[in-house]
Amino acid sequence: MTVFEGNFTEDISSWRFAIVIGRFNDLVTDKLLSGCQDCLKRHGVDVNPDGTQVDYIWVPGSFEVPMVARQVALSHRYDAVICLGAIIRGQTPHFDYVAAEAAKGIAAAAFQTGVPVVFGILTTDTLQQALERAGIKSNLGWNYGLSALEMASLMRQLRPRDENKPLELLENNPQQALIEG
Ligand code: INI
Repeated sequence: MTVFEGNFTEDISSWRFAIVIGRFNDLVTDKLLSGCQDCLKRHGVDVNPDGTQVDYIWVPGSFEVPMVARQVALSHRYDAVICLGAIIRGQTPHFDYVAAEAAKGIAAAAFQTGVPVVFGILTTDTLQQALERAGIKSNLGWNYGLSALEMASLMRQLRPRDENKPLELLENNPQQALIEG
């Protein structure tokens, strides 16, 4: 049998990433973005907005993130899409609606397009908890960047190489299709 897993040793200079960021609670999302950029940069990605590897797309809030993530994933121009947002519980049920739609929508964007879409949306009870996860104690933005690198690598390995053959081969003998391409 073959073991497939993402690795961090490839030449990724031609890989492309889209980062979709919610402006709502940007005190937090700015920091998540910094952590994510730091991770990508230290793995060899040119994170410069004027460069060719990372596009940055700002949206009003986490509710809008999935729609845009799906749209950019559909373009198939990116190896992975990273979604960043911060949903902080208030006094009303609003949190639950925004959090549920963000989670469902991001999962759907990945599932419908076959492109890795990283769920980098913090959901916390307080601003303090969000800040602790965005740089005060650790920065989960780094982890989201790492997930994108790992999934981009894994999905490249799982992508059938012969675009004309994959479906019937995958249905009949998925393992063989992946190995032969
Ligand atoms: N958006 C967030 O990203 N985080 C939140 O905590 C939040 N709260 O609590 O309201 C939030 N709301 C805005 C929402 O994402 C949309 O932008 C808005 O409803 C317009 O569609």
